[in-house]
Amino acid sequence: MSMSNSLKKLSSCVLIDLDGTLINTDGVVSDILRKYLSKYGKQWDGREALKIVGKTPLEAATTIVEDYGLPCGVDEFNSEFYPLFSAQMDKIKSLPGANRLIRHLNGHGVPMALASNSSRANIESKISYHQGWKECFSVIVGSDEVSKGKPSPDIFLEAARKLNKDPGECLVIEDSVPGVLAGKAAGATVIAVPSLPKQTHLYTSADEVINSLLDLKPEKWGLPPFQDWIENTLPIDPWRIGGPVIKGFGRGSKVLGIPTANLSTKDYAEELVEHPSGVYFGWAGLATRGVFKMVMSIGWNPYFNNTEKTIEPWLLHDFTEDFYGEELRLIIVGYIRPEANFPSLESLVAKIHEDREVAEKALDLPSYAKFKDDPYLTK
Ligand code: ADP
Ligand code: RBF
Ligand code: MG
Repeated sequence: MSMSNSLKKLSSCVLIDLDGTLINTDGVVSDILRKYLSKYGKQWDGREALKIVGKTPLEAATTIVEDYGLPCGVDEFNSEFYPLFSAQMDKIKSLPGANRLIRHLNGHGVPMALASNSSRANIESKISYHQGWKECFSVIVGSDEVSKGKPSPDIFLEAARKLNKDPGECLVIEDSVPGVLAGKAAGATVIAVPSLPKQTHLYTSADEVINSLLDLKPEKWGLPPFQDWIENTLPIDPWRIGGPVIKGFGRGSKVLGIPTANLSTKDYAEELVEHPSGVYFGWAGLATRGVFKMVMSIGWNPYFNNTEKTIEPWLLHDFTEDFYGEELRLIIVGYIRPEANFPSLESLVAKIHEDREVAEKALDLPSYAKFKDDPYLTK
């Protein structure tokens, strides 16, 4: 972040973490722990995730047994937890942008290593559910293959050694604080992609902190640029969501002059957790009014520092009245930028108007325009 361009090292290979960076292991782990802990009369507190992210299996287990005061040893916990976890491994989804990143780097012949605090055997099982991944990594290093896991640099040093690269030539991509520390200690360039929201401040030692893999710009680090952006937008797998329009924070039109038709977040809470925050666009359908272009934010609105992740769609049309309670259908087809904070309300508003222009123009491109006729929008 603070590194000036003249100091910036160029990378020739990528060392990438698995859990929380390429796959959403956290979701499955939380599900299992929720059920498991309830047997002991304890309630899984999502906040615990912060404490175990990036830890070795042994450290994570120790933390849970201690924090919840479980009447069992760490070994016993592990012998109960791992069979449950293995049975659910096939349900661990790749994170948005992970497939795209792996295919891009592999397609350009960039050497890649998987470097994880998980055990070698577990890494292999987890990636076996993701087609074509294994072949893309010429090296895999687990914490059981070195003397110390992250935050010690050993895993990354070993991965670099096996790739025949100097650690200084490696770009590390990591979601966890221990992982970032390990990468820096190894002498690599480190990009942090925090897997838990609102934690950016903990990642000060990273060379850059990005919001999701969608924001990675490989060319900044000497690697081939992505070529799939079209007119300042990135096509995504279309996401369809809908429901009755509800009352929001009551400030869209009042404070910003930009009304946003809010949807209840309960109906698709799980999907919303998985969806990276940011500014997106697509098409919006209202059964009795028609289909309209739409630009929206997903997230915590950093300028207002909300505690809840919300969806804020601005329909690009002048309506003469409110439409609270009406069924709103959205197809989100592309990504524009991460959410940001702004020094003033005027600059936030100006940026949102810029987003609107980007969206309006992009939605005329055939690849985005075709979704206008999707039957989902009007039922
Ligand atoms: P709230 O905080 O309740 O969402 P807003 O000030 O954001 O209030 O206004 C949103 C409401 O304004 C929507 O629910 C909808 O009924 C109405 N509205 C009018 N024009 C638009 C538009 N172009 N896009 C979105 N909502 C609009
Ligand atoms: N809020 C932010 O704090 N930061 C942003 O970068 C941001 N971008 C937005 C982009 C679009 C296209 C829209 C419609 C809204 C955005 N907002 C952003 C959210 C805005 O603050 C929100 O609509 C109001 O807070 C209304 O509740
Ligand atoms: Mg609103």
